[in-house]
Amino acid sequence: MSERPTSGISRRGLLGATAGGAALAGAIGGGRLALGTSAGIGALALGSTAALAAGDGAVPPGQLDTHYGFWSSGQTGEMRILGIPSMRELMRVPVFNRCSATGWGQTNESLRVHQRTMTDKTKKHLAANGKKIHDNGDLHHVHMSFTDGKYDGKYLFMNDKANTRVARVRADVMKCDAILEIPNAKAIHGMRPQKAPNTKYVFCNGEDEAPLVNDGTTMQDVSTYVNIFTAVDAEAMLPAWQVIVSGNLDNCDADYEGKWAFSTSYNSEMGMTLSDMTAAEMDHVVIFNIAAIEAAVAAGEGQELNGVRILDGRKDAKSQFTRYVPIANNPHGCNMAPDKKHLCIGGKLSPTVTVLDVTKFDTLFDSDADPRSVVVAEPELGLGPLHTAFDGRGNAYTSLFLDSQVVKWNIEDAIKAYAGEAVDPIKDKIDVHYQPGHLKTVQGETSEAENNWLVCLCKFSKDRFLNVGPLKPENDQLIDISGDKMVIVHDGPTFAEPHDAIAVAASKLNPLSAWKRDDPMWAETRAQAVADGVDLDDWQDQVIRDKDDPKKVRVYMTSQAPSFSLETFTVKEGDEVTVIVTNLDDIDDLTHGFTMGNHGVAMEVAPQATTSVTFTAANAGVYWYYCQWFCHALHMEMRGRMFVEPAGA
Ligand code: CUK
Ligand code: CUA
Ligand code: CA
Repeated sequence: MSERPTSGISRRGLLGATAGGAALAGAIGGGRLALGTSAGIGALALGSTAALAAGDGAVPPGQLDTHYGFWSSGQTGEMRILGIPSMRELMRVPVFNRCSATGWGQTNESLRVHQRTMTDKTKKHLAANGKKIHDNGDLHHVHMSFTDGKYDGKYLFMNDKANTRVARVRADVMKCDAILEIPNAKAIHGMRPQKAPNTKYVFCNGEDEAPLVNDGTTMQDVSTYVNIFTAVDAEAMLPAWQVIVSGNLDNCDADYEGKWAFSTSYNSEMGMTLSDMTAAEMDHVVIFNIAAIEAAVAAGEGQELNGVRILDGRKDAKSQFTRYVPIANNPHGCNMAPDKKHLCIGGKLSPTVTVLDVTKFDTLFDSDADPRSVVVAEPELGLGPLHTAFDGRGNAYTSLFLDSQVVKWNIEDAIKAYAGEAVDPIKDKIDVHYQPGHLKTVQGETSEAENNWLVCLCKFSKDRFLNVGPLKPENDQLIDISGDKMVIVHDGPTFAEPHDAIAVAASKLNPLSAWKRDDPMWAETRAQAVADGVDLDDWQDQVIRDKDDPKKVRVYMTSQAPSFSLETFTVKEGDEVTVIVTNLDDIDDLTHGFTMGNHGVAMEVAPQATTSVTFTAANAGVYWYYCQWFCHALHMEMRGRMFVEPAGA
């Protein structure tokens, strides 16, 4: 196992999947897992047929990908853009994280995005710790806004499980323009935009249980704990309404008519320990009745807490807001098929995927129908089914975490089998490497599902890449699904730790190459400039000491390759200095930067952008600032001096 591979298919490669699989299985969770990876040879053998398939995913130098892939990054807290099918990483978009390259989390513009909806509790806590923002996040899910069941190229929405937030990225500039800290709920995990008629709401699952009024008075009394489902107004990026549910909430999705949202719950037990959370034989899927909820919110029902109207949709409340469909213990994935009819729930601890017919959901609200009457199939697929993706031919692809496989199955055949016909819904199985979570087809979460690629996001890569130490990359595998058999054509290592991804036809997006000078991102900074007497047409240099607060200095300058308009400026020790840089260059890709030496300050200044950063001038002396984004043959010379005079001088 320690030999280095010397040729394409090495002894290590052949042994890898089997021996490594068994070792890993043992390491991560006991006997049941050991059943998982028995094969491995199969995948390697299939690899050689890749050239015969529709494509090997290779995109030659200079050629563009056909699709954008938007990737979550888990605990890194950023969004990533990859090309599909090349799997080339094109960009990282900082969202919840602090980014050294762009200054995200440090520039005033990004701090405003972070702080716009911070709760008072969070503000107080951060201030007490000398912090302005939470600069970490756990970003599991990225989804694009919809119009009429199709991606509309406008926004990308994403969750932060760590700090109970959702964020929005504008697809025209690929920058985050809004972060919302959701009050009352805890740990936003599953998150989906409404698909139809358009994305009015972003649905957000609260995964963790806590007292509704979480002020420490009832924290030992678990009976006061609740879980909350939140609908966020997608344009305003503010909470629209919330519903208290029975059990917790894991993943969610929405239908193609705009009538329903649905969420899986693995802790219907409301357990506080692992054994409690897995005690019941059945958990459930919650169905949210959007029209009934909207009517009750409009009528002022329920209660208002922290600025949001909250309705009680728990089982005991017997409302028209929710229905609960029993699903085998600890379900996970929640995926609406592009046929607009079938909702697939991953069994996780059960080897099944449960298929619900959403067109039957009305009967659950209109009558006393058995909640399980909406189940139309429950194929047994393998061990650890987590998430399901779809092509445009009626096939579903489910990740089997414990088996380290993807199983391709046919929805209609599964329905026939459930009705008693002798059909096998399983069409193909393929080994993946290893332990897959989410998997994605191209536009498979829309009514425009394609039949070309599947990306499988594997949680473990162990022996697939050069060993880089105890912390290994993830492995996002590209699978050709154009034929009857799935074929792995590419291994894609990724850093911590994407959960989910979507793929969008390149034709749906047309990002800008330069900022608009009056973009809302710079609105407040420009307003300050106007107040300081700066002419926004030519941005002449200014060093202005605030009239009301003489400790505050604002320094206005421009950048044009290869120089800053200001070669020097002078402040005093301890001054609160704000540097505002407008990039006059409008050439494609001509980004400058501003780094202030020995002050921990750096920011990106893209073409036509106006960005600002505030810092405290250090001890007296000379400090060089420089451009840290390579922009010109004389990029190294693009620098200037800040003179810091002694205080009281
Ligand atoms: S969850 Cu990560 S594998 Cu957060 Cu979408 Cu299922
Ligand atoms: Cu400007 Cu480098
Ligand atoms: Ca459970």
